Amino acid sequence: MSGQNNAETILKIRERIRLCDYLVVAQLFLQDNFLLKRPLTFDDIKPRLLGHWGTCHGINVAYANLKSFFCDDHNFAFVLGPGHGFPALQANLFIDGELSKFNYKASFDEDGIAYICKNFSWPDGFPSHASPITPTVITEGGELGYALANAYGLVLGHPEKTVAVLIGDGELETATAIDSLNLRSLLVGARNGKVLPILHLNGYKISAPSIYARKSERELNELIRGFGFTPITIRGDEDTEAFQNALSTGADSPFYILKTEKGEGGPNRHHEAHQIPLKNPKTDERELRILEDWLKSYGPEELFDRIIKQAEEANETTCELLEGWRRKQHDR
Ligand SMILES: Cc1ncc(C[n+]2csc(CCOP(=O)(O)OP(=O)(O)O)c2C)c(N)n1
Ligand SMILES: [Mg+2]
Repeated sequence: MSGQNNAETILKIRERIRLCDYLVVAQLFLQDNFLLKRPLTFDDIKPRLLGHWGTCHGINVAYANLKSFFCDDHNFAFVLGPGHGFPALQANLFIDGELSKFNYKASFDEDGIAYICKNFSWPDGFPSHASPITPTVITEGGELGYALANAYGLVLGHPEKTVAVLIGDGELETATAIDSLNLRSLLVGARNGKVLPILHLNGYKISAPSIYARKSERELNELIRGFGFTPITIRGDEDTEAFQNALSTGADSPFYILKTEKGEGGPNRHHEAHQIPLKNPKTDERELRILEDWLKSYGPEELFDRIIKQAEEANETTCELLEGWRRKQHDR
């Protein structure tokens, strides 16, 4: 494991989150002017807005932190429960160069950004949910509940493996997910690998409050302890340092509780943020300007100038999450 917890690492993680959040919003809304090089106009907005925003920031926070911490560990894998947050997964795969290995049009440059944004949730383009046409995805993301069981399955008989799994707080209300917590008792031991559950406690399932968010911190912690885990709470990306520290914990069977606000970073939060939080930016000038401000809040000029140029100059992608593991499987 390689979790270097220094200031530069923390900055890079936060920058990556900002970049991916921007790319999520651009995929959801834009059919042109992807880098915001001129003021947004109605023509830049897709005619039909489809997809999910609310869960994406949390996915980006988890992905960036795990990626940074486990970047040299070829036996590490990530399982994403809330597959409806596909634009976040796509953004991460895109910036790591995973997509371009399978589709040369998804290159990590301006053309590639235009390509993934325009084709998100678009006829003959990319889907709105994670699906097996996406590299690294093996099951359809649209039915909640199986992520934790899949993660335990992945480590079964593989003590060298570590699998982190992001579970939505609504998802944990499914019988499959909550009962899968019992797999710890069955599978903990030297012959199997480690599962690191991360509960994404963003307070809502679609637009209704989640049961686990309604419990007090103490009640939730006791519940998690009852399944044999050690609960560790992390509060959003302001706490990147805490997230990195938490990943290096020596605690027995850690269970991370990642607290974010649903839709964090967007124009509205909580119950209004699950899918598309602005309904009419194609026809309503006020909504268009809100969208523009939202996109600008991630600092796209500075992000793209620097990060894309750096990547082009170095001709490299950031460390590769699943690549090593895949290679190893292949070599067997
Ligand atoms: C088994 C199942 N039941 C219902 C749904 C419909 N559904 C899609 S997203 C969602 C809310 C999920 O809430 P949560 O897990 O908290 O995800 P997040 O808040 O991160 O979007 C629901 C109920 C589904 N996809 N699968
Ligand atoms: Mg939720």
